[in-house]
Amino acid sequence: MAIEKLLIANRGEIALRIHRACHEMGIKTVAVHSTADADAMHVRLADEAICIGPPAAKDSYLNVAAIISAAEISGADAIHPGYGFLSENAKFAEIVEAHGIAFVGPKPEHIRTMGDKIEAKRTAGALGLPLVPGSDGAISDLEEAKAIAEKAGYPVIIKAASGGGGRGMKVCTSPDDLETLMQQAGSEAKAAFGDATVYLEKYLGNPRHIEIQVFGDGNGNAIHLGERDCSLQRRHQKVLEEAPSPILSHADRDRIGGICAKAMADMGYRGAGTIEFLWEDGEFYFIEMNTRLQVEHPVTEMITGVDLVREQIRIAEGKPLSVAQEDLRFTGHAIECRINAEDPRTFAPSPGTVTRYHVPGGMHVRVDSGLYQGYKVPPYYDSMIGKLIVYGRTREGCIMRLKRALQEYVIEGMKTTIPLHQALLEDPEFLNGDYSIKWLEEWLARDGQG
Ligand code: MV4
Repeated sequence: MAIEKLLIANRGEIALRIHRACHEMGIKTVAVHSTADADAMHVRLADEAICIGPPAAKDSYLNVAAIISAAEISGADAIHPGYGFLSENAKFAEIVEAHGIAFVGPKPEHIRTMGDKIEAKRTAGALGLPLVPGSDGAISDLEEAKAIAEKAGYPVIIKAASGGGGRGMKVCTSPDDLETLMQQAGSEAKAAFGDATVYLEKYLGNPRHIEIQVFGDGNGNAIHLGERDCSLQRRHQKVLEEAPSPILSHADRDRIGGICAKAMADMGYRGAGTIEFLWEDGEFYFIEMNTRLQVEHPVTEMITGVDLVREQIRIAEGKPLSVAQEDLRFTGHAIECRINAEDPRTFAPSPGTVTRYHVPGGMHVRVDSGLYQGYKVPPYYDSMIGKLIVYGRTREGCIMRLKRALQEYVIEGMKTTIPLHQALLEDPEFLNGDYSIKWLEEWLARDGQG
């Protein structure tokens, strides 16, 4: 099936990213937008634009009936959900397909499986991925939990089955606290996700967050596109991502990547996916799988030369993967800085109108952003206003170029996190690639950059 017209069910830089891939493939685009986004760049560039509701996401970008209606009215034969919003909503994917529209994403059953963290872990284990030691499924019985914790070794972590983004997690250092913390985790999970189910894992004290990009054609063929190191996070929000990880050898990459690709082939996975691991002392431990395109996908594009959105669309058309594993090479180094409209010290949101604007350019410099001079950043959504992605033949060269690009970047009319990135790139530990998931928050507390 050839897609001729694709509806982009998202906003901001990712909507623009998808639009660009479509136009390079000769596919017409339909933008859907809230009233707050009528002036957005992707709305201007799209072949058609349909307003689907008021600013609040639940009335617009999460409004399934409005989005399906827009697809029907415009005659779109595919929907790309981007990231966030409806991208990992299995029910939405089912509804799209029930209307005879191609969903640019995984099979609904795989979205559903991976959305339940217990099911995800069970599936990953059965497919041969290395797991964090812990409970085999949900835990409810205290004595059983104590036995599992004893076997895994303290400290342990209690997680919500429907969780994500780190919400509802409790670290437990002693059997005396287990009962209380299990109850707390359960009631917080119930309040946040409507599901009190929790499970237990050994707590890793100082890991890195390393994720593997995978692609499947839905017919038993799959590849991996190496890893991204996403350890630099603040309050479960990624700040800077890089590929390859500073700590991984070629042999380690081939090994874990091979395991992931085989697992995706065996499950008949379709489309783009990201398998998230914690990495500690040379070992990988599966934690979750994301069944969508990720914000940080460009660093993988930079080191592989593969257009991941194009690949997603090709697979949704029923075409085979455009690249074989043995033809993939991981070359050079790429870093992405997420630019947020936030105070770089307090992280308070700082939406406003872009009064002066200049984006960096030059060799190996990419800016994915819907900003333009005069654009008014609406206050209703995520504060990320752009991504600066830079490539170099070496990590050192990449960092030098990134510093140069950040220096050129001008965004006036709001506070941005550009100065935060500039400070980060001067830190000797960052320069050595010597960081874990705890490092950034400790660094912010320590020098708070002045
Ligand atoms: C963990 C962990 C330590 N041990 N699991 C946080 C979000 C969720 N996706 C998984 N998370 C963690 N799971 C075990 N067994 C530490 C974290 C964690 C974390 C993980 C990745 C990136 C940043 C993080 C920040 C705090 C905690």
